[in-house]
Amino acid sequence: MSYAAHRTALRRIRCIPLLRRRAARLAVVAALALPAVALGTPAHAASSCVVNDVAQTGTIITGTPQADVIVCSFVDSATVVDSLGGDDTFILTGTVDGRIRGGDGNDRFALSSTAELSELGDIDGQRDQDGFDLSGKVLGTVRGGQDADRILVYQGATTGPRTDLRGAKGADEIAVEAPVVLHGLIEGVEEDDRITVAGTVASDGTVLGGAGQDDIQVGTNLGVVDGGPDADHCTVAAGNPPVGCDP
Ligand SMILES: [Ca+2]
Ligand SMILES: [Ca+2]
Ligand SMILES: [Ca+2]
Repeated sequence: MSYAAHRTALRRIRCIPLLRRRAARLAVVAALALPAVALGTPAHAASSCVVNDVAQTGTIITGTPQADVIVCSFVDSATVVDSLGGDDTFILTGTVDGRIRGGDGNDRFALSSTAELSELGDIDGQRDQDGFDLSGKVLGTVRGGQDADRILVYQGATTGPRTDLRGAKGADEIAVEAPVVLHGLIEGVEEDDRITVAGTVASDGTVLGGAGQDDIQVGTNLGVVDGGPDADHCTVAAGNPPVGCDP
């Protein structure tokens, strides 16, 4: 082998690991450039609701100014479902990461036992006297809105540290059946609210009556029960005594 040929051969051998490294790097870059679907990651699901028997998808789902029946199996975090005026009925059967709006009218909201209102999810009854029947996972925000509303959490439901059940304006009723353990927050806010937690308020749970003469009843309190301003009537059967209530 001539000297020149020997040098060329040596250079080729030295180049092989470098080429292999380059090829490996290119393969990684190519893989990263592939659409998520090609790598087996599930595609982002779209919101799915049926409004008066007609399917609606997308980020804005609306009812009519009259009474609507809206059934949703999935509401993604970018979606607003607004039933507008009228006495509307919502049936939520799957994950709710987005916002549900009742608008004017006496609306009903049912969160089924298969559903999850996630920490991102938010249901607002808005004006008039709204009713909420909550089973399943109640991990996000439920707001009664203006006027006297009724928020019921049924046995078998679960709550979490970001749960926020708020009556808002009006004399509201908020009731949590036993043996549900309340994590997170219940707030009556203004006016004379009635709040019952038949089971347990957990150590990370808080019940606040807010302004108005509230009536608060709790089974076991491991967290905070606070009547807030005005003359409140509070009963706690076991655990930490209530504060901010009349003796
Ligand atoms: Ca409507
Ligand atoms: Ca309403
Ligand atoms: Ca209210």
